[in-house]
Amino acid sequence: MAQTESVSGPSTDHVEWERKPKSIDANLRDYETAYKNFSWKDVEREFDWSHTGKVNLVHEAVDRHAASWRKNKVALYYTDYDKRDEKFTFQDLKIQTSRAAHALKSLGVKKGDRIGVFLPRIPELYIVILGIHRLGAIPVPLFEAFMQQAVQDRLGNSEANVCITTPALKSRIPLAELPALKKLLLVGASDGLAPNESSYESLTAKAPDWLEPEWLTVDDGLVIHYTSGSTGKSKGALHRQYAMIGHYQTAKWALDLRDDDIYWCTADPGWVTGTSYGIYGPWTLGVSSVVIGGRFDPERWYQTIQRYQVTMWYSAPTAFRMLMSAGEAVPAKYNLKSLRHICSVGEPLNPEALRWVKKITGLAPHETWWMTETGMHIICNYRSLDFKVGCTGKSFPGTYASVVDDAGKEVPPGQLGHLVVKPGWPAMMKEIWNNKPKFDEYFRIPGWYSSGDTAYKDADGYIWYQGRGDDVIKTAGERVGPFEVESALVAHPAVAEAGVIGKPDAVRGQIIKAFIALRKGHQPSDELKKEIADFVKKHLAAHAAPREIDFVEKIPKTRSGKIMRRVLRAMDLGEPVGDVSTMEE
Ligand code: 6R9
Repeated sequence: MAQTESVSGPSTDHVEWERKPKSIDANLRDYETAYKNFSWKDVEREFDWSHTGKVNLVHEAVDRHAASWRKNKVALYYTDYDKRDEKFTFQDLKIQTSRAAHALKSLGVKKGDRIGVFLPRIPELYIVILGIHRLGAIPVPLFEAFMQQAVQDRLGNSEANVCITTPALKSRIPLAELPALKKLLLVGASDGLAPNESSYESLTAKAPDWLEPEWLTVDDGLVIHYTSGSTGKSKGALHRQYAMIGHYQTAKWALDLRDDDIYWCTADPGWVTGTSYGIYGPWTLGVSSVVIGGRFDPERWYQTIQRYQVTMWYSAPTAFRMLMSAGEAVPAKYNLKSLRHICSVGEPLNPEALRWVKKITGLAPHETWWMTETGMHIICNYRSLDFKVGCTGKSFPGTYASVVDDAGKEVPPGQLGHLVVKPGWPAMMKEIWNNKPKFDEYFRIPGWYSSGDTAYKDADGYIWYQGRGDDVIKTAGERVGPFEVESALVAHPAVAEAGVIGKPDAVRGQIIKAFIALRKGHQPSDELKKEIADFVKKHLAAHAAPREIDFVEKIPKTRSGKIMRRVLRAMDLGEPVGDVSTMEE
């Protein structure tokens, strides 16, 4: 990788510090001491399974609270600001997830089965995921904006045998292409069910209030999240039950969650943040969570903080920047004083966005760096630890992240390299579903897990994320693989070849830009650009559709046929294209 060739990162001598009062009342009070003395074995002891040997996430996240003083504590506050406004205690969740599990059991679902969950952000999404855990089966969450191709790839690869969805979304599930998928469980269906369809409401209405969890081992599957790399279709990162101790401890120390918090994680469980920190972390800790349905809307977001008196808010830089562009008059209308801590994830948090959130809330968002594959936070800024504005943070206790060269040797401070993690943290993915070679690629640098990001460490041991070392795109915090978009583009009849890159964008971090060579007989036009973008929206997902398209004669490729995205990026910036000696011709 070119970036590791002794390029120095910028000096951090003059960066702005975010200083912390010595007496700060945080769950993690002294990072350095905790880092030195930390043992995951101590965390294990906080879980019932460490005494009983009986493992199941749903027991630790729901049932044990329902059997404690938290029984009538609200686990989930939900509103869509339209039709539904509800709350569920831990006891309610115990009953509802038992009923959901009975419903799924009646469809034949058993331990180890992969179950598609293709729902909008409604309470049933959370209940069903936990209901699947109760049976020891493995949820495969699908983001509600996915269209047919994206749904087919994920349900097909995981060989899900049941999918829970709604009448509105089910048309995007191509049953004829999915031989393993035998049954659909529909939430909100009125009548006219096909023979392979069942109604969630009718099955749960007659189901008993309790179903004992299927007892598992810590090595059994927890969840599969599909995510994108530079090449190939999206791949399924399978996590194990043991990950829960990582979710729990990071939610306690990085998110600083406590029993009296009202916590709002804005991520959808279709993405890893929405499960690790929308379900597993907060609920193993017994914390009350807020979920809002519907689309992003600045007024509603501030209103949510005021309405529920949110104390801890976990969101993403793009969301902060979108709130910023809505202006200061909007937050001025709401009381945001309940907030006591804010964290950020998914992309680097630029200092302007950090300062703006601080201006309107009095709090600087604290970065958390991690990935679908890491399952939990790895590098964070902690409430009690001074940090430098713009930096990613320090390794979570019990983990070790570093910056290395191609051979795996740690590089001196200030030098750019591969951002890597020492394997062995609790939430590390267990495998890439049905794809051992892909899994092995993460361990190509001996002794390390390779993130694909580039970074440097400074003299104080803080890590500074510098970018991706590969072609993965992060747009509005969502991870998109160029290959998936290119495959969708070339399915359009006018497109001969397509190459896709992430183009820097002030609000979304990156936007998707496509270079397209047209088939003979098709003329470039603005209408055609729109038609092609709509085609991707319709088949893959709106967030994966190119926002910019350039028509070109030819896509630059290597002799072996690989698209040279480096050249596309340079073309986009109007920069010299560099070494093209390996290009065709
Ligand atoms: C949780 C999540 C992972 C990629 C990761 C990196 C980027 C995540 C970041 C960050 C800068 C942060 N990323 N957190 N970049 N600062 N605090 O986002 O998972 O969707 O798999 O993406 O996101 O590039 O490699 P995922």
